[in-house]
Amino acid sequence: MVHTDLDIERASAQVETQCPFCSVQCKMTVTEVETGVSGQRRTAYQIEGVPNAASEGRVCVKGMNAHQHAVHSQRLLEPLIRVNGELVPCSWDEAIHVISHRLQTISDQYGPDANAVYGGGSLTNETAYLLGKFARVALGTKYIDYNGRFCMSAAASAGSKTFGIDRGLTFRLTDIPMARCIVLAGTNIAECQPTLLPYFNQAKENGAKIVVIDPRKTATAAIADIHLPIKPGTDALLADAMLSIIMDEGFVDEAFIRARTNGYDELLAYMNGFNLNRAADLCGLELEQIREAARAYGMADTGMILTARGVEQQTDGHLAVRHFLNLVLATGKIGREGCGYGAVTGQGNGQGGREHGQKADQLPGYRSIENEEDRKYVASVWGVEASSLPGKGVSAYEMMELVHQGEIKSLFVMGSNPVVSIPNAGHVVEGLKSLHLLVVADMFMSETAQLADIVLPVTSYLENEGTLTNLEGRVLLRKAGREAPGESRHDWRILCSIADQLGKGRYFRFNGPEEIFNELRLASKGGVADYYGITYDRLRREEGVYWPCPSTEEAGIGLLFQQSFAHPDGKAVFTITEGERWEGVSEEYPLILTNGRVLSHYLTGVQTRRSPSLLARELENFAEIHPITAQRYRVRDGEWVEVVSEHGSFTVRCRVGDSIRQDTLFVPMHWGGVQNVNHATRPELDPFCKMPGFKTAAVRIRSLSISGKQPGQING
Ligand SMILES: Nc1nc2c(c(=O)[nH]1)N[C@H]1C(S)=C(S)[C@@H](COP(=O)(O)OP(=O)(O)OC[C@H]3O[C@@H](n4cnc5c(=O)[nH]c(N)nc54)[C@H](O)[C@@H]3O)O[C@H]1N2
Ligand SMILES: Nc1nc2c(c(=O)[nH]1)N[C@H]1C(S)=C(S)[C@@H](COP(=O)(O)OP(=O)(O)OC[C@H]3O[C@@H](n4cnc5c(=O)[nH]c(N)nc54)[C@H](O)[C@@H]3O)O[C@H]1N2
Ligand code: SF4
Ligand SMILES: [Mo]
Repeated sequence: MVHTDLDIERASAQVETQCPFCSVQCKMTVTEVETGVSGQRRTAYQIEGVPNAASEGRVCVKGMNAHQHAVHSQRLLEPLIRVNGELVPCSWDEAIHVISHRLQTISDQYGPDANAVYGGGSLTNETAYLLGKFARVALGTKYIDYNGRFCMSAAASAGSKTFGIDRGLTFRLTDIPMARCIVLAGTNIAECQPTLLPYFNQAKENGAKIVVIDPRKTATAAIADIHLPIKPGTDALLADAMLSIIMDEGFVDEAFIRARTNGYDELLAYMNGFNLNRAADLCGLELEQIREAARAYGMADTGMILTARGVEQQTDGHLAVRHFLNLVLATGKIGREGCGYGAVTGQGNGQGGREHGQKADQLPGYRSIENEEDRKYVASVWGVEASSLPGKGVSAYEMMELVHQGEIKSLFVMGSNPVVSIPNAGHVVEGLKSLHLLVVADMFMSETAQLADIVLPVTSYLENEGTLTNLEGRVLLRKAGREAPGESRHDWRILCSIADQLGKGRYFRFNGPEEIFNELRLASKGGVADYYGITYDRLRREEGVYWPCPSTEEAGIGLLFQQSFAHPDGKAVFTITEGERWEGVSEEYPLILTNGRVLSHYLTGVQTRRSPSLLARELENFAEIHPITAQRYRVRDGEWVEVVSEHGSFTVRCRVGDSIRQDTLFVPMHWGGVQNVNHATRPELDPFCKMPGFKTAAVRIRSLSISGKQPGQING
């Protein structure tokens, strides 16, 4: 091609940033390049991974294309307010004034707890911290919770109970290649944290055996030496079966158990007479496969167990994790190199977002809102009376119940799309529609924003500076370099403006995220998640700092529990409580519906469906179904089916393939509307952590092709 002198290619701006999606938080640069061929100017974007201790310079396909949503023409550029049923543009002054006035009116009329706040794990630590303070100090409400309830609550509460602390990974990512056996239970790392896969491949090269427990032969199962295609909802029993074999075959570490744990005698009594054949049968597995997996883990000198939502998003998720932790403790595989447990955190700030006060019962630094000392300390940092802080609220789904019952009158949503992500979606939407006030702060007109009375446009990852804590507990500073488009504003600024209008401005005077972080450091000081020693200056110099980090002079701790666990006596505890297993399928609903993710989309898809390169990879939702099951229901690959549970139904195309169990369907969670899997998921909660049993619902399917009915085309 002949270039004329009109042709240009010029780098105009470069942002050093972090991917806005998953918990690895890969570092990258986004460079805007002005190109012009024959006078036609356009902006292109070049993405390059930046070497960092966690991501080592890798970026996956989502990260490579994340900027496409940030620069998308559908970004919200001005506040919107509902007038005569329509959302129309308004000024920030008007939006903030109306919100504050209505929040105040609701509080005066029904009491402060009639206002509720709903946050998210994509928010920076600074925003998450401020949102908790906003609820307790500016609104004085006890009702705040966040989407992480649906994500990390089972593993988080299990870690706290067993070890006395909840940090996603108890080891460093660089320890993974040193493990000689790795059990991946209900975690699809190859699609959900793709840039971590090389750590596992390295372990394999070093001779590690990899065990994958998943009802599907996933991309992660493809690297496994042993794949256990478990029947959904039976993980706790499988962990017990593995433990029984490990005990029988003498792989327990008596010295470790004696020195570092409590409750082993009770565990022995609990396991006495365990029926292995029955367990294998209930798990839908061959006993020999289980034995092979148990031996691989039991025999190895070093080993790790990682769990994610497959095990955890169950009504017995909390206990299922603890039963896997029994295996870790019984074999003494924790607190040394190449060993440990990992709850593979999900969202970009899924870790930090659960430490600083977005949870119903929590104050910053993982402090408890029910503990007098904790209340006093945080109140002193905030300059308020401890007695003025509300008590504990309820979990995310329970909050939606209170919305439905009319006890909560207003909901302030920042960083989540509950219409799509919460189980029993029909019920949730009904509740949200009945609110006196729904405010949604988002970058896009999400399914939830569409129901709002006021929509506030926020900045994206390229524009908003702040810290995020990755799955290892490594705090990273995400810089910002792009101007906020239109009138969009940073989340933290929005909170400060509303607080100001509510007459609480003196508690919310910050000039930038660094000032908020400095207050967070102080508020977390001495807490379980102690960030005091972490400063922006350090984060600019170092490749992230691990918490706990109580002093600016010290490095944070990467490998936890080398000497002791975090309970007061330094010991970890075995679990003998048995959870209530899901009842299973019935004659009316004979198939198990499970769900999860695909590589190219992220959560409710609000962002990734606006990225043309990612959307092109998966345009619409689908149900993965085994060929024998498909034949039984007379559905062919690509045909439409209606999936029905006792809670509701959705419509998707079939994707027929033998990588799934015959009794199970798998449907991704990335689509709303009639393709939303959460129309059919069930609202029952784990009694310990209030995680819904997302991963198991009894369903039936009906072919829509045979009845001749075709649903309308769904657009991204
Ligand atoms: N591409 C992509 N990556 C993501 C996300 C995304 O949306 N897209 N989201 C991020 C977030 S927030 C999260 S929480 C993580 C989630 O990461 P994961 O938990 O790894 O993802 P899921 O696909 O929900 O579930 C993992 C696996 O559990 C299996 N499974 C289902 N039921 C059961 C069961 O009963 N037992 C067992 N053992 N396995 C079962 C599913 O087949 C699936 O392969 O991913 C993060 N990364
Ligand atoms: N069936 C089923 N349901 C599930 C799951 C499952 O496995 N199966 N997984 C659950 C899990 S693990 C999770 S984490 C939840 C996630 O559920 P959601 O929180 O609903 O998921 P997102 O799609 O991330 O929604 C985030 C919204 O916030 C916006 N946003 C992104 N960044 C920011 C920001 O910095 N500020 C503000 N104000 N807005 C922002 C996005 O545009 C988007 O609209 O879904 C849960 N639901
Ligand atoms: S989605 Fe996760 S693995 Fe992929 S680039 Fe983003 S942070 Fe990295
Ligand atoms: Mo998540």
